[in-house]
This record gives sequence, structure tokens and C-alpha cells, in this order.
Amino acid sequence: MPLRMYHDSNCPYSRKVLIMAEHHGLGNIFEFVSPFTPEGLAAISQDNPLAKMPALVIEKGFAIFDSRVICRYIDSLRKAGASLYPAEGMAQWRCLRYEALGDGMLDAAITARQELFRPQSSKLQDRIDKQMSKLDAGLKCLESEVDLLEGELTVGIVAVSNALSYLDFRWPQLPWRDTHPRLAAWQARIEKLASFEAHPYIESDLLVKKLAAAR
Ligand SMILES: N[C@@H](CCC(=O)N[C@@H](CS)C(=O)NCC(=O)O)C(=O)O
Repeated sequence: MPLRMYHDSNCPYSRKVLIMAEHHGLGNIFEFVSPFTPEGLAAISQDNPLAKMPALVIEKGFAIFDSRVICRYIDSLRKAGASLYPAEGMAQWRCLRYEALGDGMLDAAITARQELFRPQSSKLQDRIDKQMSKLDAGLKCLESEVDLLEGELTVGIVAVSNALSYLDFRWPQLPWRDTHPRLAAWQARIEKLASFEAHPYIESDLLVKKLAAAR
């Protein structure tokens, strides 16, 4: 029986989950429901009090949410292959640190973009600048630590690469590759892995329709 996952193709946190599932050969366990339709929104609000995607219904009437929790769950379902969570030592803390950094960069990129699209009268340039400086600092940190990203695939690496791909999707005007060449070379290798390529960012038709109707 497929597991219901609230998801749409533009959601970066959902993409993290899908890459992990694909990596573990579990890409076909989901039935997707988009929260960008009225029915989808009503359903996700029942299953996740925060009404955020991704959320995954793992038992009748019981959903787990937040990509970090769902990624852990998916990792626990794997039938073969190594866990993407190193069990001990610095490898464990590096993995979790990079997951937090990748996700945090997504938070900043999303917040800044939402602010950017506000009407001119209520747009807060300070808020955009603050989020962009977090992104900048995150990129700088990754550029200087790129050697630590080498080695076995972990959820931290999924999160970092996913955040960089999100910048290409939603912030194409940001020339981060020019200023972070080692990170760019690393990303060029990671984003070619089959599990990453299987889940490209795609604009959500349902979101576009929803936004057009709200105008
Ligand atoms: N920390 C959460 C973030 C989830 C999140 O913010 N999802 C966005 C879509 S990409 C959402 O559902 N936003 C709707 C809302 O905030 O009401 C995670 O990692 O899953």
C-alpha cells in the first residue's frame, strides 16, 4: 500500500526526501498529494497541524512531518545498502551539521524570495539583505570546507547539494559558481548522481494556478 506524501515539485524539503528514497530504491512507495489544491490543503491540514509539506502518512491517521524526520524514517525502511546517517564520531556530527546548513540556506533563500515578491510598499529590504547575507556566509563556509563534503553519501550531502540546486531554480541571478569554484566543481559531480537527477526542480502548475487565482 503506497504511503501518502504531501509534496509538490517545487518544494525543496520534499526533494530531499525523494532523493533519499530514490537512493535506497524506495522511490515507488509514495502516493503524492499536492497541498496546492483546495482538497489537498484540507487534507494536509488534517494530517499535519502545521500544514506544511513534506508530510508522510505512515499509519492510518498518523503523519510524520519535517523533512528531517521523514528522511530518518525513509532511511529506516531501507532493505540494503548503507544508512545515510553515519552512526558515530565526527562523521555523525559533520553529517548533521551539513544537513542543518543546507536546510538553513533553503530557509534563507525562501524567506528572501517571499520578501522580494511582496508589493513594493510593504517590501522590507533589510529583511532581504539579512537573509542574503546568511546565504552568502553559508556558501563561503561550504567553499572553505569542501574537502569535508567528500566521501560516502550522507543526508548532509543531500541537503547541501539540494540547497545549491534550489539556488539555481529560484535564484538564477545569483552567480554563486563564479565566486565559489571548488563548491561548484563538487556540486557538478553530486548533482549528476542518478538519485539527484531523477528529481529535478520543476515549477508547480498547481501553484502557478493558485497564485493566478489569488491575484
Ligand atoms: N523545516 C520544514 C520546512 C517545511 C516547509 O516550510 N515547507 C513549505 C513548502 S517548501 C511549506 O509547506 N510552507 C507552507 C507554510 O509554511 O504554511 C521541513 O524541513 O520539512
